[in-house]
Amino acid sequence: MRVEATPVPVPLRVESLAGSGIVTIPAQYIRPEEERATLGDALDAAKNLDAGPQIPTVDLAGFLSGDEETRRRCVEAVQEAASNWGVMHIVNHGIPLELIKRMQEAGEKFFSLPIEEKERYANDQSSGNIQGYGSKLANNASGQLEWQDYFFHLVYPEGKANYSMWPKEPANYIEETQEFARQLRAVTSNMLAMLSLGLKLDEGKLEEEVGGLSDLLLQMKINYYPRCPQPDLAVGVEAHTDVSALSFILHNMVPGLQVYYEGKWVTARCILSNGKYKSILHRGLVNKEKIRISWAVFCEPPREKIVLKPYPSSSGRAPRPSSPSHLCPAH
Ligand SMILES: O=C(O)CCC(=O)C(=O)O
Ligand SMILES: [Fe+2]
Repeated sequence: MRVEATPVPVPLRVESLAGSGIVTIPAQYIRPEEERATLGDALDAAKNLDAGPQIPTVDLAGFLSGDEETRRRCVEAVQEAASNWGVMHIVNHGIPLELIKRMQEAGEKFFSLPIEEKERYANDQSSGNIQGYGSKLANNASGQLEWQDYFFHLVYPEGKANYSMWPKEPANYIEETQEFARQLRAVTSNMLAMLSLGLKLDEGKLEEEVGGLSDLLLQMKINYYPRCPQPDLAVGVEAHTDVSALSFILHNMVPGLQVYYEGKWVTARCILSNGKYKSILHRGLVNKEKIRISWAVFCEPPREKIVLKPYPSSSGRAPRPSSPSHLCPAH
């Protein structure tokens, strides 16, 4: 009798794989050799933060102040960071830290639920719907996977959000995330205003171009990176540029994010926002010890809108053609 070999199912969730006690990771997660040469444990990478160039920090308090000169200097700082780096840490953005904390705790609580509970929110990527709980599907020839599960949802405008698929547990998830989105939308307007002024455009120009309050979509992706037994072989998120007009990233203070600057990977420290002027190549490392969670919010003009043309700029280094652009696994 011929016995058919039963294909071994690849565990769908990285969390279950990580929790299974494996000491070596499956082949699909192992990056090509030339990429591996630049990988490592994120916690080690974060030990050398003081060496080399660092992502600029911009204090937005200046823009929110009434003083013309202070505002002008703030616009200049944003313009400089956005053109030179395409990424910056922002401080004094106006969102209360208590709210950020509550929103993050709610997301952490959701991810601490048993996988079976989270599966109730599983997305259906095959039907093209990536809203919900998911993990990357091997959709390219190499079959490469990332060490990450995620929860993806549109959070603003509220009229376009589908709250019925947002986590019901913890009970305050919707309320905190909704309020955070509202406040982040205000920060988005301020960033767009500064970026406009930095380009010598009218303050409201970029806001209008990306769809304004009614049409610009804020999509939140909570990235959950479990501990990885071989962080020098895998990535949490592969090198890519976001296709959004602007992205904001927060994380649970576990390092992992790196940006590609002047030929080197620079490890990020804290909160940052990715400017429109230049779309920086970035990736996420994983580590052996700590679960990392990040909240990426992509500000995306509606598809039917004409997307901004690239602004002619001498500093606009094009991303490497080999790096995928994505918002999420399906993009
Ligand atoms: O986890 C991070 O810090 C980065 C995530 C990211 O780049 C993305 O989701 O597009
Ligand atoms: Fe990204």
